[in-house]
Amino acid sequence: MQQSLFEPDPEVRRQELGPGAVLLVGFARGEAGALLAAVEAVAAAAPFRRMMTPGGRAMSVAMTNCGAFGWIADARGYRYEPFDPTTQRPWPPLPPVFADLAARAAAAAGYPGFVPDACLVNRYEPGSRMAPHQDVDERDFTQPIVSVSLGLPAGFRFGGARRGDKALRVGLEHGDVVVWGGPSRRFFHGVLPVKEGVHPQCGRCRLNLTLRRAR
Ligand code: MD6
Ligand code: FE
Repeated sequence: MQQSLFEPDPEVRRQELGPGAVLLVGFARGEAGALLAAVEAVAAAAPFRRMMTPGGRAMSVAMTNCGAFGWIADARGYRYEPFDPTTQRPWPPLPPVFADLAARAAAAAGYPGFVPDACLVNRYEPGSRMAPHQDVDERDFTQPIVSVSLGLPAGFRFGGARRGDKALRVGLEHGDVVVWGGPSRRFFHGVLPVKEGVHPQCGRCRLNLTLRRAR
């Protein structure tokens, strides 16, 4: 049965990762099939690619986007763009299943009324990692980010406001959702190298969707 938007589901285990950041364990597990089908459709229109950092290195994570804006990295820096530089077309629209999940997860974490306009899709093969970084290319830091993990598990490092701050290590598994807002919104974080494995629904990869309000 569908839970009310505003009643926390007692079945979902929560873990506070930092001030304003909460892990909702398995929140998206029941919708994983629909989410994966939507990722496939997005990737058919806007293929996964390894972007180049401004320093000239190819990222180990393959990325694509959907929504009105997409996050890109290139020689000029990091930013949101309405057009996919690979296809020179607008990014594919945000699948309703993404926007709906993001709104429900945000509300469950205490951020009602979240309307994302961008979704970055990260694809990790075993060995891929994400160096510690802050998400600071959005305009309004009062808006949370909703992060959905699918496929192979990964170790996630959740730090603090400064790069050197001690980081909490948490395992993120298929169907886990993290909602970050409040003081944690700009905390440093990164993903440890994904271990070798094959996931029954996703194969030899980890996917991460981050739903954002870019503009
Ligand atoms: C990942 N996630 O889990 C990388 N950023 O693959 C992020 O970098 C991230 O999960 C901002 C907010 C939530 C996130
Ligand atoms: Fe990030």
